[in-house]
Amino acid sequence: MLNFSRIKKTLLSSRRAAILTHRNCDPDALCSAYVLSRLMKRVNPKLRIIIGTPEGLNKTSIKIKEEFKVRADTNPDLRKADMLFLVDTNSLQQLGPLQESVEKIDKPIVVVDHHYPSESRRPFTYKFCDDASPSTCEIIYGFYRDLAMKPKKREAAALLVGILYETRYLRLATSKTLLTVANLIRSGAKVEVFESFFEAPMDDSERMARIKSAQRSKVIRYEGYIIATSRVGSHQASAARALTSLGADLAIVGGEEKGELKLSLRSTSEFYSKSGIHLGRDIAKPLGDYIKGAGGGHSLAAGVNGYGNLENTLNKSLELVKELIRNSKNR
Ligand SMILES: [Mn+2]
Repeated sequence: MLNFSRIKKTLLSSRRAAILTHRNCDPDALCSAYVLSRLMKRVNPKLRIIIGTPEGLNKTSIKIKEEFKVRADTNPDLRKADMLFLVDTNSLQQLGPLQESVEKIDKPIVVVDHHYPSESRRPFTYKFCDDASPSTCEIIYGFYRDLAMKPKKREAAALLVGILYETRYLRLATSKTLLTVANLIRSGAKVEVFESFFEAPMDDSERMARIKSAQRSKVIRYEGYIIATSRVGSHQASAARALTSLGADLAIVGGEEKGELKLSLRSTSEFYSKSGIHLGRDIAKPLGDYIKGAGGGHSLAAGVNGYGNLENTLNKSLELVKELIRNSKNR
């Protein structure tokens, strides 16, 4: 990956910067943006930085925003920014209402992300991307090393929260993640403090969405795999996760919201290691193109947004999955 010191000059010559997260900002995105803003301030104390979180924050992020007193704006004014950062996303479509203005901006755009790369009409100036990293916060931690700096206690704590959330309390952590976590603890972060952050009880609407998605699911067995598709009006990601914990190897849950289609895909790590099917790269991406939107994500978790008929799209995704499974067997 690129060394962060490569953009030091640009940082020093800039007066204003904007850091944008994907819509419905999660803790990995928020903590990355927050710590990146503090790091950049340390490089150039005169730099004025705004954090933009299009369409707001998810539940846990709201708590984090309060805890760390992060200043973030859902609709930031980007006109005066000399440079722009995208964190935890590499897809302009994930910027929601800010997409159009970012596409038009004629300033350097820096991407810091760990999702599978998506094609973009607007080329990025610098990319700090590693889709093998379990979280974006770990990439941000690497920037301190690049600059021969150490995170302060508060910065270490925020990075730790982002990592704990994104790796589901280290269940998805790699060996490298654990070393990073150890270093963050050495810098003063405490794991114990944040336990309550993630214990938020599920609200009724999420529980109902999970139950309904199970009720409405269509389940097929194909070449030894159990594949479930379903539809719910909201909480598609949680519903897909619920279906895999009920026993599906792969779950695809879709919904229609304000004329837009939204699909969430989840698989078990066993499915990935046996079939080699990477949900972000092999399913979400082509499916996003198919419904004239965008798709992307990780090996075990991915999402698609676009337009069209939900039933047809779910059928199309199932066809795609079957074809991929057949091809994986022929390999
Ligand atoms: Mn992330």
